[in-house]
Amino acid sequence: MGLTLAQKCIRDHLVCGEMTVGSEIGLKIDQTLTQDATGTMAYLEFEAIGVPRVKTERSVAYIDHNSLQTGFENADDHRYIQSVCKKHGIYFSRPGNGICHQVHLERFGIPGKTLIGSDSHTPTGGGIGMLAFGAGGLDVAVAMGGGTYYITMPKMVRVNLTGKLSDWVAAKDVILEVLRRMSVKGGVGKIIEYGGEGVKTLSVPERATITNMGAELGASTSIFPSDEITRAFMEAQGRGEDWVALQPDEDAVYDEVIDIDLSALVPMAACPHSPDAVKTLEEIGSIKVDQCCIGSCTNSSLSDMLKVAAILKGKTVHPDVSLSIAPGSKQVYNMLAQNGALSDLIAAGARILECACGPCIGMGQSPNSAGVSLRTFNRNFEGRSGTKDGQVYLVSPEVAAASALTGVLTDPRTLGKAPTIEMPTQFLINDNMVLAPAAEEDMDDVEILRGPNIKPFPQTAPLDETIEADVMLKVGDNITTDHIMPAGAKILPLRSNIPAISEHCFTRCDEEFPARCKAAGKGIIIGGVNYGQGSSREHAALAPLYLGIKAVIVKSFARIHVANLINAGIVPLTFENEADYDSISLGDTLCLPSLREKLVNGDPIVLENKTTGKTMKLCGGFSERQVAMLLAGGLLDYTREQNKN
Ligand code: MIC
Ligand code: SF4
Repeated sequence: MGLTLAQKCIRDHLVCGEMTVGSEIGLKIDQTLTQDATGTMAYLEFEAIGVPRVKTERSVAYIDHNSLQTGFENADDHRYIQSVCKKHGIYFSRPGNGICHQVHLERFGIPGKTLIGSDSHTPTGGGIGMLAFGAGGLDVAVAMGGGTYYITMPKMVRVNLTGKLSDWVAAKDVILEVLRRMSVKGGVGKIIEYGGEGVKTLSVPERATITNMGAELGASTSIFPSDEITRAFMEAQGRGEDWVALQPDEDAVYDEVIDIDLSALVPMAACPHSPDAVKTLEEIGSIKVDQCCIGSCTNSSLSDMLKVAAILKGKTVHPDVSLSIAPGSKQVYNMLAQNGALSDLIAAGARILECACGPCIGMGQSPNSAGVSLRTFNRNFEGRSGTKDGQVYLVSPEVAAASALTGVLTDPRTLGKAPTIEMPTQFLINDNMVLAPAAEEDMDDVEILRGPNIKPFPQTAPLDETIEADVMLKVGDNITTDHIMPAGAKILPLRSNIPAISEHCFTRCDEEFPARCKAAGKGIIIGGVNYGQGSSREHAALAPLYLGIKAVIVKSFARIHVANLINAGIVPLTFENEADYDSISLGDTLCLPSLREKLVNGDPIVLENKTTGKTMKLCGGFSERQVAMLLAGGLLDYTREQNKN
């Protein structure tokens, strides 16, 4: 039986486990990336593991999220990361060099290699045929130290592309269509592999837009074949020697096949407040628009920017619209400047932002009250923009640019002839904002620079024999990590200070949550389906850990978050019978008797609700390794134990 492309990459990196769907497999990781909002913690963890120099082929630290530097905190974090990189063998992409996923694709990604990144959109690398996963900071720290990365062997989904996108229809519309069909939880436990004749019609940046936003499906990752188009992209980046051809076997077997005729797609938008609330522009109608934001790791490539520049050229942004544009990398920015397109953007009235995440993570550009914001980004969760009642629609750059001119949601097909943008045969290559680490013999001379905001990893402890605690919070379905541990300009600077950031944990759902946990000393959280969807931020596990949360019991979990909970030593459990969720209330006292012994023996886990007297069955589904981590008090303690043996 033939293998899919993803299965081939897995086979080539398999360290342990069987490639049977649902079983745990361990992978060798070739490359890692971090960004600054998760990076400080990841490097503190790497230091705690105690490996002197990274053992990967390439590890890169990017500074792209916390770039406002409203106080000393961000700058201190950046200085800390820079010094760790220099000492421990990691390349450092300076602030201003661009968004991690865009820069990694341009300068470091290699088809067929494995990549994990402490950011959920790391699968962007699948656009050039990398097997790339978003992961918690601890997983990345372990991989940098040469450790194995564990996942559950996913199912294989083939998205069969035929036809060709019509004028004014974009790669964004392809992934919006996939989201419309599969939903934000439809990809859980799956790898989405794109294939078919239509692949040849898509450029690398278009493919990367699609794999990037595969994160919103909850998928383990997404991947495109590596073909002549990939080769041309790599050559234009001066990295032709890194190119290899990668295709699935002719007789590969997929668990699910989805057919998409590219020619049949039309411009679409994901409506507030979920990336899968997808409608055609026609269905939404011409609503008034207050803001348009173009950029983010989804849509900030040179070709995206050139299309926008062509649409805006010689025109002026509508008086009621604020248009911001953030090119994805210094390479993109510089090329826009060289060919004059930047001038067209500026002349039209666009507000040019630095090459960073910016508004996508609420670092500025929050819309006005109840304002309608069209964003070329990948997430529109409630409040993520920084404005609680902001109405964020996710759209293609073409739709954002067209609407910025008219002041209403505009189908770009009404603009006449679409601009034709050729991919450059040679990108502008200047890696002067990437700092190489010190040579091995000089690393002892490098001093690590820590600021006062950088606090150590929270205290962990081996798992108690029995957990008995009150319900500190009960939430519904599709809780995102933005609910659990909000980001934005006020809170992001606290990413390296768990005690301080914990004060904001879950406050979007319940302002009293942190105080209640502190008063109780320990607690349990109850949730619905797809709990923890969205980002990879391990702070959504570390803050609850700091606040004394011992277990999270839900209907189902999102992949990265459940791994982060286990890494933090918090026990994640699901209801065997989902209806039992209804029988638990805030404040109930719950007991998981002899939990430690049951995990060791693999016995069924029972929950007693001491308040109501009701008993119910829970599921863990843990691998032996996960049990060992939970018993030890999390991945850090587990890794230290392993390193001792
Ligand atoms: C996001 O898009 O939510 C982030 C900010 O990039 C996160 C990482 C983080 O919270 O630092 C992600 O996607 O993993
Ligand atoms: Fe940055 Fe937004 Fe991409 Fe996250 S989704 S990495 S915040 S641009």
